[in-house]
Amino acid sequence: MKIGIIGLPQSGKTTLFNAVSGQKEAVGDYSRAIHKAVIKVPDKRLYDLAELVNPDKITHAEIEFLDAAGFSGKGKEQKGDLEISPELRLMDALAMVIDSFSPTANPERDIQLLRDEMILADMAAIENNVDKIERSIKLTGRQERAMELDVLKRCQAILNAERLISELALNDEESKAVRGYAFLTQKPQIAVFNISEDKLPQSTAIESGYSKFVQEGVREIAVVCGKIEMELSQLPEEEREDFLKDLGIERPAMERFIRQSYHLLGLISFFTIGPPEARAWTIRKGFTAPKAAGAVHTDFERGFIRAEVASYEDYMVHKNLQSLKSAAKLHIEGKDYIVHDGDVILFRFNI
Ligand SMILES: Nc1nc2c(ncn2[C@@H]2O[C@H](COP(=O)(O)OP(=O)(O)O)[C@@H](O)[C@H]2O)c(=O)[nH]1
Ligand SMILES: [Mg+2]
Repeated sequence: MKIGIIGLPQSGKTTLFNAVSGQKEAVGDYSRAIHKAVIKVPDKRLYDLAELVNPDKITHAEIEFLDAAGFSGKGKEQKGDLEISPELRLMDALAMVIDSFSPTANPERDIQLLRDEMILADMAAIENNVDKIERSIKLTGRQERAMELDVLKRCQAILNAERLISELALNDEESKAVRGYAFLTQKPQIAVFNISEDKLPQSTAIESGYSKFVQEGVREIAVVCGKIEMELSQLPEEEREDFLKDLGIERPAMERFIRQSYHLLGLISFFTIGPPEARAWTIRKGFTAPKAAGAVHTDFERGFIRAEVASYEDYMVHKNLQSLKSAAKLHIEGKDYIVHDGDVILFRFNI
């Protein structure tokens, strides 16, 4: 699962990347180098559960972030000037960093600009192919690609109306027909407004002001101060709390941003806990118990018998299997069970 950090030059992409990853890449240098990092998804529930079993090891869910540098600088004045790096097309979701800190900041303009550029890039990807497929169908009379053509035309129409492909309700089959195009405007987005240090105390108010940029199922928003978050990420663990206290902040915005990104990808976590390891596992929303078991080990999926499931909340109340059982809070589930975010699961399997 990959999230591409994109945005105009000097909007704070590398700063945000450093903040989420704890890495120390150079900022402010107009560099277009691509940086990658695998990030642990912070989850308080995992620590709470670990406290009950005292495991040797705690393992977090993970996602990958890329400082993708996909947009060239010229775009600010001229449309269609964008260099789309091929890396960007491989992303599962995009985090668009928007300059809201500099004296010349104009978040509304920049978000529109990024949007226009992505629309133009997708239009270009479609154009040649519509003609090509149409001709081939006419020539051969073969209809295999008729669905692809139909979906492409619908994508083209929505882009012409200056809307995003993710606003089209495509079913699974239709999505599959155009998956190869890896459309930018089909990827879920998170707009990250990068505010200045002195605005931090107002970040909640600023976030409500930007709520007009939220689009259900298409775009989420986050308000962060990249610079402060980056400084925080480079402090030793034990100094972070004082740093936050001095600023009057309770929790780093990065934690929330990472969790938002995780949800944006349609991902949820379930937990397995025992003395050797307490672990958060990543699955897609809607996975059945055997598929979730497959995330742990392929043999678990093949030999799946049943899952013994308790919610995180019930675990916190009852503390152990015995009490969960007596309170009828340990549920025996079969192969059709849909796993929920926060389920604590013990798989029974036969191999
Ligand atoms: N004041 C302030 N400056 C920032 C913030 N985020 C980034 N910058 C500055 O903006 C410049 C560009 O940052 P950088 O992360 O390199 O941007 P990129 O080109 O998008 O990767 C650097 O000089 C940063 O120090 C912020 O939250 N507050
Ligand atoms: Mg950079």
